Amino acid sequence: MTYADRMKYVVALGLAAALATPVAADKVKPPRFDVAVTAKGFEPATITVPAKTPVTLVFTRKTEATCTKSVIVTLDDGKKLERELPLDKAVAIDVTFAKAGTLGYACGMDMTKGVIVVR
Ligand SMILES: [Cu+2]
Repeated sequence: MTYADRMKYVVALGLAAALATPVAADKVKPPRFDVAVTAKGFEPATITVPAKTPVTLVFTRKTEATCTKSVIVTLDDGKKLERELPLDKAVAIDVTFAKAGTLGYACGMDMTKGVIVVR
């Protein structure tokens, strides 16, 4: 094989690899579940999400009249994710729940509560 032939081979391989890469795969956005924090608490207070699928939970605090200035989401391995909730700012949490079950989220003081049904 000459050098030029080898280069053509390398280019062809690269092209094949590029064509084989699924273009859309990383452009598909995970399903999004919106939860607002209002004077009444979390709305909706219960969300139902799929198991074993990446999902995006989006919390938006819409009032100052609440103790819920942060949210703590409990994951199925018992870990807790805490995020500050600045007023009127959508805060996205990307998670994948491993198995079906009932989990929860709450304000930083564990007073205002919500439920995540994973199925
Ligand atoms: Cu609270």
